[in-house]
Amino acid sequence: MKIFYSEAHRFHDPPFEVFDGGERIPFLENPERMDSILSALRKTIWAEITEPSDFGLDHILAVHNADYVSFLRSAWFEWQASKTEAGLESTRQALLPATFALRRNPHIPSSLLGRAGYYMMDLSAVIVEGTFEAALSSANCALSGATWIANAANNPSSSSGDSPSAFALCRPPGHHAGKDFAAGYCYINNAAVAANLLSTLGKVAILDIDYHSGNGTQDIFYERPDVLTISIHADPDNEYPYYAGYSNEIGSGKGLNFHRNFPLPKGVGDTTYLAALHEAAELIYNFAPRYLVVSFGADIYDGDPLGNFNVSSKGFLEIGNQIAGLKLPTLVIMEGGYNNEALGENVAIFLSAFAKSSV
Ligand code: OKP
Ligand code: ZN
Repeated sequence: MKIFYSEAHRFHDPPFEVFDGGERIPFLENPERMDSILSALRKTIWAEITEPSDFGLDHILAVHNADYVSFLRSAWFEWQASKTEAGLESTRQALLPATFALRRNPHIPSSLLGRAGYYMMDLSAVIVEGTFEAALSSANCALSGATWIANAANNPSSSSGDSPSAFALCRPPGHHAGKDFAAGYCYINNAAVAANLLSTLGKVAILDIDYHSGNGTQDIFYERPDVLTISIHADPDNEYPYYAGYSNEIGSGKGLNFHRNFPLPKGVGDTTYLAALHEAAELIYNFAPRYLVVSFGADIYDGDPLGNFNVSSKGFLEIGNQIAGLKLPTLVIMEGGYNNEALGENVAIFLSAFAKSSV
């Protein structure tokens, strides 16, 4: 199985995050996550780890607003140059605003901190020097995976059968990033960028099985009927991202009925989770997409420090088998998962369901 991975994620290594209650803790979305996954994948016989190609900005600008992407590109350098605005030297280890826009008024201030509060939804989308470069490399992994499955699916002489699969080992993750906002450790929506590329070749379904609602993906495709978006997640009434992911959000305009949310209560285990997944899989089957993109978060795991579901390691295999059973060309995109001790194994177990059917 093709796995697209770039070492450039290491440039994004924020020194802290501001947790609930204002406590500074070590950044949970850290480079060691990738080390855990890589070491588990290297133990398998099927993982073919490959460098991504560089796709430039065009595919990114097809799903994100240009003003937002410009902000991401220049924010760190503006922050370094803004002695008067920034205040204390100690604040310069990371760019984070202290004021957030309610966006009742579309005005985007020219001040850097004003723009940061406009384009960031919360305190976890910390920007450091290497953030943009890492986010670009992450999107390149997703785009490389998308072109790989498209080529394999459309080339009958390919050895990958009719349901090829690939894994984009993306870091930073992407599913909370919307058209013009960063949120929840996410800057560029890797799954959306890949799905949008694939949508030029046929209908696409995005299935988001991260513990947290895929609010950014929902935002990007909400009015589109050619990309079905489905997210299974912790009920946002009681969990991040709080302001999206409810079951009455089903798309709008031409996209009406092409978005679905499955909010689940705290503590769900394998059985309840698989029942929701079964419903989601039925929706995907009826939509009959040409391609499937899976936003995969291993934070549904029992022992995850951010998640409150109780999915077991064996559950990951059953989830993988159920999705692979759709027999669609599938691109799996890495999203969350923060228990670094178990992360690699859980990712490898989940992917093994696809590795089998793509040989
Ligand atoms: C990113 B992904 C904890 C605060 C939550 C942000 C979480 C982002 C999760 N109560 N901070 O979906 O795994
Ligand atoms: Zn998550």
